[in-house]
Parts: sequence; structure tokens; C-alpha cells
Amino acid sequence: MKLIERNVVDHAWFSESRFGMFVHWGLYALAARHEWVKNREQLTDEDYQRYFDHFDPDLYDPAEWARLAKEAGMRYVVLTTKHHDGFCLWDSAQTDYKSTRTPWGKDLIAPYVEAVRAAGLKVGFYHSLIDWHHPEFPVDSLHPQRDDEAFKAAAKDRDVSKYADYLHAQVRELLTDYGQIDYLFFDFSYRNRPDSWGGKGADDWRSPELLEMVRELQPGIIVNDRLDIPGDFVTPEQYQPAGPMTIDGREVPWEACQTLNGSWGYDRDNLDYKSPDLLVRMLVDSVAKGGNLLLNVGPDGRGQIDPRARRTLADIGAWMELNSRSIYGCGPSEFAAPPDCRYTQRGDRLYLHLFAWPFRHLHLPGLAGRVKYAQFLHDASEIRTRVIDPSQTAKNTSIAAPSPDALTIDLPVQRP
Ligand code: FUL
Repeated sequence: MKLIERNVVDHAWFSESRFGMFVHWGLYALAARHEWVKNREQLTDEDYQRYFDHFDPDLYDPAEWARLAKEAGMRYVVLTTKHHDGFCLWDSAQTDYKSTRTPWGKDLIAPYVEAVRAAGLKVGFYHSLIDWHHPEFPVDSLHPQRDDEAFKAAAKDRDVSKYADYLHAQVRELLTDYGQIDYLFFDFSYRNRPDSWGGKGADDWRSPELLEMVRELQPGIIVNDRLDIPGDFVTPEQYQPAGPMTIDGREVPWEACQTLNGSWGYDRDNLDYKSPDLLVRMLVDSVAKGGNLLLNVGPDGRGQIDPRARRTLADIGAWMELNSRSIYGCGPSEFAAPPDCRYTQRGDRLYLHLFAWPFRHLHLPGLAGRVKYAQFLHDASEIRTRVIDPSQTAKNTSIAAPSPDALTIDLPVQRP
């Protein structure tokens, strides 16, 4: 069984890295109102053509994207080779619906792979199973309701097996023509959805065959879980899972993917940005639960990452510069963290992250006698610790009685 081979491939880099950049980029960047715009607004192919006709990203500079990712502390980058609208960012032999036929006229994938590789980051591709443009794909942008009759009627005469041939041929191109690819994010299948219109999920894509081809072409690649058959890692989308994640009862690597402002594609008027502070907490929370964070940017129609996104990345980078020791190569701890705290751990180094700043003292249950030395990460200043005898706390009114096995740390009143 070929699929079993995933167990012997070393994907250690993935869990070591913990933090990556997702890039959603395509024609929808010109509409600048969410990557699902074609479906949400039920745009026809003709309506949508105007973005194709004006696609000319003169400021496309993947080396700059890679630099921003690296400065934010990210260790890998994942770019949409094709999103649900079907537009291809490379010179695919299977279609004319591609960047080389737009005013831009060039392949976008080769420079991306080269730039990310040159920055010392791992290279990832996102590839959509959904394709609203392909004539044999059973869904188009005009029939967004999965359970209505018009939708089913539109899907009836299409031959999904022809679409699957196209999908396989394109994935083959992507994994043959650009050297080593480290990571693949398929998106997404639809089996067992309550509103399903009768699509057969894994059967429609011929998922086992597709995955086998992927592993044959790129033996070291790590593949996500959205083919409707088990992959190498799980991809919770826009939420933080409660704890470790499993496939078939087995604990597996996972990666939360997260937007900056709720949209994956460039969304000009959406100013609802998450704060860098919140995003850092999401990263820490992921690592504390054994996962990664894949944080998205949506470059605009000229290829630039907008100033708000840059500022956020720079702020996270500033935090990472001082604190990344508590992220890279770290995972969950055997100790249970107090409320509003997370532990990350690597070997015998335990990192305590405070999501809320306590007043002067914090008791850490289970750590009495277990800690040799404690310090802040940002300036290596010592944090004094002590074990308080609970029978003595009545005399010390500023401290509530800790559990007998707790280590108490003394903190400055002001959060440094
Ligand atoms: C979803 C897609 O539909 C979104 O547009 C985005 O690509 C996200 C990462 O996956 O399922």
C-alpha cells in the first residue's frame, strides 16, 4: 500500500517550523472584495473576464514576499497556484485560463519558488479541487446553492471524470516543473456535507490515485487532509482547536490557517484586522497544543502586500526576534498551565506565556522543585522563584494559598 509510505517520510521540518505564510493571490485580487467574489456575487465567466483582461501585476516581487515572511519569523510559504475561480498562475499546457495569457504574460510560479527557496524557506503550493471555470466541473459560480434544483440541473450534464483528468494533469505539471516542492494544500472536497448535491468527494477527484502520484513525483512532500482521504496533517480553518488533533485515532501534525481580516484574498475595504498581539497568541496557542499557524496575506492586483499587513508582520517579527526560542521546535508540555497561560516546551526548556498579566505573583502547580533557573526571554533578566509553604500564607496577605506542589514566580507590576 503506497499510502502507508507517508509514515516513513521525515516531515520533522514542518513541526519544527511552527509558523508559515499563506498567500492567496489571483484574479480576485483585482475585484478586491474576497476570493469567493465570483460565487458570492454570481458573476458569469463573462463578468469575471474583466479581471483576466486587466491582470498585470507590475509590482510582483516574490523576493519581497519571502523577505517579509522571513522577517516575521515564518519558515515556509504556501501560494495559491489555482483557487476556486480556476485561474492558473503558471503556464499550464491544459488550459488558456492562465497568467501567461493575461496582459502580464508570464509565469508567476517559477519566480515564486526561486525566491522562497533563495530565502531559505520551505516551498508550498495550494491547489484548489473546486474549479468554477472548468466546463466539466459540476459546480459553477451561478449555482452557489448546493441543495437547489437549478444547481443539480446545471451539474447533471457535466462529466467530472474529465475534470479529474485535468486536475491530475495540472498537479503533475506543478510537481514536475518547479524542482522540489515541500508542501501541498489541496482545497477542498465535499463528501458527507449535509447540503451535498450528490458529489462523490474522493471518488470525484480519484483521490487515492492523485495522492499516489503526488508522492511519486515528490517523495518528501507533506500533504494536507482535504482530499477526503487521510493526509499527513489536519487543517483547522479560522479557529483554534481545543487540543491535539487525530486522523484515524492517531495523533497527527496540524496547522491552523488564519486570515488577517476574515478574507483570504485582497479585500480593500475590509478593515477588520486582527491585532498582532492576538495573532501572536494564536501562534503560541497552536504550538502549546502541538500545531502550526499558517497566517495569510492577500497581495493586491499589482502584487504588493498592503501596508496594514506589512505592519502586522513586522510587529509579529519583532516579537519573534526575542521570543522565537519558545516557538521553533517546541510543542506541548507535560505540565498543565494556569488560566490565561500557555506552556510550550522543547526538551528541558519550559516556556511560560502569559496572555494576561497577573499582579506580582503567579503560582505554577506541579513545578515546585522542578525548575533550576527562570528568566524572561526578552532580556534574560532573572525571575525569582520560591516555593511557598501553604501553612504560612495567612501571614503573607498579598498571596493566596498556592497548592503545595506549586512554584511561585515574582513578576514586575508593569508588564515589561
Ligand atoms: C477554504 C477556501 O474556500 C477559502 O477561499 C480559502 O482558500 C481557505 C484556506 O480554504 O476552504
